[in-house]
Amino acid sequence: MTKSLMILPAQTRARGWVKFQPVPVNRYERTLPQEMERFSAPDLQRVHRDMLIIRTFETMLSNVKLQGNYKGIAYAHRGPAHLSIGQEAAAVGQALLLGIDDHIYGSHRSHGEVLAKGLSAIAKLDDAALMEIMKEYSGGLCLRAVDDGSHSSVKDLAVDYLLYGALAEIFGREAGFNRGFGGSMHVFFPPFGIYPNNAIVGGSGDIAVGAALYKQVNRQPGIVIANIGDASSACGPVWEGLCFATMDQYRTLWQGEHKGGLPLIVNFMNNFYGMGGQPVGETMGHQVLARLGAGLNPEQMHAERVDGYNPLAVADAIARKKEILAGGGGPVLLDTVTYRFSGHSPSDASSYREKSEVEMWQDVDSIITYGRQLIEAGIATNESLQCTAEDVERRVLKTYQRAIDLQLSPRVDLKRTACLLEQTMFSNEHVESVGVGKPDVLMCKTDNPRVQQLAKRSRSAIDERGERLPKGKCISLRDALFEAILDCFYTDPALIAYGEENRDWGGAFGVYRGLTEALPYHRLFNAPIAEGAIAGTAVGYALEGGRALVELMYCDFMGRAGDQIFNQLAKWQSMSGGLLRMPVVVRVSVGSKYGAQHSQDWSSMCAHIPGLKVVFPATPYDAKGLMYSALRGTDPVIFFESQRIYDMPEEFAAGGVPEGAYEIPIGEPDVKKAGRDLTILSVGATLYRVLEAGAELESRFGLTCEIIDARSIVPFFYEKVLDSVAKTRKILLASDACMRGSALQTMAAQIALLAFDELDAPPVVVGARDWITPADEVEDSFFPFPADILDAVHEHILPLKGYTVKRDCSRAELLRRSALGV
Ligand SMILES: Cc1ncc(C[n+]2csc(CCOP(=O)(O)OP(=O)(O)O)c2C)c(N)n1
Ligand SMILES: [Mg+2]
Repeated sequence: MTKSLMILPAQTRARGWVKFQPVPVNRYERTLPQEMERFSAPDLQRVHRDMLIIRTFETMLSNVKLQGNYKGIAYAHRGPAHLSIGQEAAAVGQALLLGIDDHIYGSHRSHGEVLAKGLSAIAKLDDAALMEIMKEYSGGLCLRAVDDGSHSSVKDLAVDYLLYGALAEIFGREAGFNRGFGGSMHVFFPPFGIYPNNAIVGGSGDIAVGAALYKQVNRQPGIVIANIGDASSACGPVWEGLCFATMDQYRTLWQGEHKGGLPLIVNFMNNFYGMGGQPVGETMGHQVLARLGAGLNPEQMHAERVDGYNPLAVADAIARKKEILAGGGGPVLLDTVTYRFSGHSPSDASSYREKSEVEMWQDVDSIITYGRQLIEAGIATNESLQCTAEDVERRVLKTYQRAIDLQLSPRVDLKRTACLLEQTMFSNEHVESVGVGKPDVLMCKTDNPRVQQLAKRSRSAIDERGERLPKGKCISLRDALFEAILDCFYTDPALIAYGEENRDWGGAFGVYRGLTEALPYHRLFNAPIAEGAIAGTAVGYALEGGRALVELMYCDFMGRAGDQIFNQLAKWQSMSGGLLRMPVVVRVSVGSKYGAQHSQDWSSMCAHIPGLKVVFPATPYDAKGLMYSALRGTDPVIFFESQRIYDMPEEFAAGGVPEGAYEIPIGEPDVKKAGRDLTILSVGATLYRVLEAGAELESRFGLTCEIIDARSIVPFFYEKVLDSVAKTRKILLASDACMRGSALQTMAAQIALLAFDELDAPPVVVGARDWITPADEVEDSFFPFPADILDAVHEHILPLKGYTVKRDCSRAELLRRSALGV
């Protein structure tokens, strides 16, 4: 309980100073001969070779982009290529001491980091392990393109495999590491500890935190590194990620083996430029990026600046920081100084920097400087370095020839029915537990006070005599959600839940009451007010193999997490070529009564983004069954709830809400009331107003409505709706989402297309007005209420005898509103 953390006035109000430690800047001073005590000669030679491989690989890409050929062999690559020519030492130095359990996440400029980490993994893995990885990955697709019998050893083959897998990915080929669905800015390869790279700059700033969280919660070996550009230090996800990563609770409240800071290095690859803007002196005020750590926690995140033009200085820093992380002292912030000779992208004319500045950095080019040091230390000769360079050139040329050959490296056929990309949009697996071992819980489920309390309630709104019970005596929608969630926590050890006020408070709307007693801190905790990081860390947690249930208190706050939900959560399964799964459930509560910024229904916005499953249950039975399906699936689900109906009891399912587990397939609508004359399809809490409208249509006009609750928006099974329309020949669709661009408009268009011959009137959508949500006192002018439904039926579907519309919804009025955009 946070009750143990008292805020004492005497202490808090006492006079004093906040003290900062000096931040180390380029403190490394070992010489190469000194480093020969800890590194073997082959290791030190490999550092040089690996830098050269990256340089040559990217020079090839640069030539392709700028000249349309490499060594006279033409190829047109229209996609991106953000090169890191000049930055090789920072990548190779970082990777030198990392194992395959150490995972790196990066950015758009990550070719160098990918190759460096891959080459380091190849050096560390034995032949059998390497062969297994290459044979297993993508069913051996990539290996078959490379293994032509010409290689002298498994490691020799593995280096070509790495270069080819990366290049084929950059060129969008099926044998690429991510089936060509990731591309240059996203190429990654988990078996070597290379995790997703993000084209949304700073995107890894919270995803990597979630990855480290996974390691901490599930006691997994290794560390996580977030490689982020210097200019991205201003990005919201980076700041939110840093706040999330440095929460005190890991040390103050988490217990036992879970206690301690996250095993995370937030590393800024500081090349002193954004695209053209300069953080130092122009777009930021920190002057020295390492200063950022000082504001975040008393350890100042052990931040320091490292000379990224010396690979061994970087390796030294990583070794020292890994020790801190191993002792639970993380997270750590590194400011790795580097410089790119290449432009931001090949079209960049470097108009923002002096040629002489680039030349000064070229004068201290790490590949040349380090090569010279190897020669001086007697580990290499001019000839041996020349020989390495020629070998690397040969390799890169061969890789290029393989990757551009359409016979050997075809592109995926996306025109085929059920094509590969379609298959990767959702993983559609059913896995009750993604974790291993026994779940950490604090008590037996039956001892839980809320479970005991709920045992005394009726499972249905209706008693044995058919009479309606008071709400307080029944299991409500919020209770039904709690039951499913609690149960899943006892099944899946890797399931965690967090969000704002999720612990102690019981979640803002009481769904989690009773969870605090059941779960230790590392499975249920309060997050900072950082909706972006709440969603983004869940992405990282899932990418590593976990399952997260996160909550955004109000739907409107999803705006803050827009990137993480729309660009990250939705996209990584398919951007990985189906390699990764994303078992994340985002609970989103749609408000009411609280005005424009707390009451909007954004389910349509989520439905618009491919890659998200979207559900919106309206009854306790459906909420529980859909929550089970969401938490046992492996896809991202945006789970909409409505604050209007958390206390609703079950009035539709015979027998009420079952005590045990059951699943409702995501996508399947449910007929809540049978009828003959008009079908009404509703989404979410609108159901209850639709039922009222249905009752009025029946009592006043003798029309019986078939009322179908969509329950899900994506995916959606149309069959029941089409069957109903075939019977009633008319359909109205209703939801609380604003009318323009509502998912119901898509459904209406689809129904018109599929059932045109059976319809007597066009499908009509009734949603909220295209306004901000007004105050509670006048919300019946905004959300669809029964009168709006009757108006729409009368005006557009079937004239109701003797009925007068309450509000004009004529053709002229619709055209007027549309012309005004309201
Ligand atoms: C959210 C977002 N905003 C803007 C961009 C466009 N963009 C791509 S790279 C870049 C500069 C990033 O600079 P930095 O983080 O220092 O990384 P570097 O390119 O120097 O490696 C920008 C603005 C983007 N990809 N994502
Ligand atoms: Mg930069």
